[in-house]
Amino acid sequence: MVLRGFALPYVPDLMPAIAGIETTSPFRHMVTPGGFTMSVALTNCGALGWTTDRRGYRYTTVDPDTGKPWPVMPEVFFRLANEAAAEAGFDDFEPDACLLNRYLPGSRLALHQDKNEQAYETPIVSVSLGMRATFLFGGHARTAPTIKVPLHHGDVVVWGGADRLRYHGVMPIKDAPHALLGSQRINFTFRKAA
Ligand code: MD3
Ligand code: FE
Repeated sequence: MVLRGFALPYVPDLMPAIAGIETTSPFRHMVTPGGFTMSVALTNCGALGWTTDRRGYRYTTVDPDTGKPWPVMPEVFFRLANEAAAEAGFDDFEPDACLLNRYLPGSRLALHQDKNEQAYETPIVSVSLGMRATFLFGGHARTAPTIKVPLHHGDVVVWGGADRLRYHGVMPIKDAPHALLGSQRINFTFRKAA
């Protein structure tokens, strides 16, 4: 379910919260098990954070770059995720992990499934800020056809139930600077990982 503009009222509180997270755990380019450096830069907040390196994908309690726990999930983040999930029919969503993705012009995310979480019954909530993106929503096989969904500043998407394991990705971002965020797109995805 796409909730157009659902995050807009939260933006004034989200921006300083993102700045705080970045101070403790900066965005960084991680390497996939296949040896590719991701064009999207990542960081996390919450009890668990998603990471990748040559050894594989996993959730960790500690930021491997700093040796410290991931920053605490700001209250405004949790509230936004919980209220968006409820709006989509998922009551009592209590995410323990939030992955933040930063896209610069040209950054893309290849088709993939999110399957490193323990709880596939719970939804994933995704918040888009800054430059627009074309999201690719596919099927249950990588080769299935995809539909394109434009995502704008303030849009929130809730994915759950039968769609939780669909392949998805993001087309290379075009440079059309955003009034508030400039030439970047920040997406955060909330999950129940444990
Ligand atoms: C669709 N992020 O972090 S939104 C990711 O815009 C990720 O940065 C994208 O895919 C982004 O893993 C897409 C989030 C999203 C997350 C999980 C999904 C979309 C999904 C699970 C099933 C279908
Ligand atoms: Fe994903």
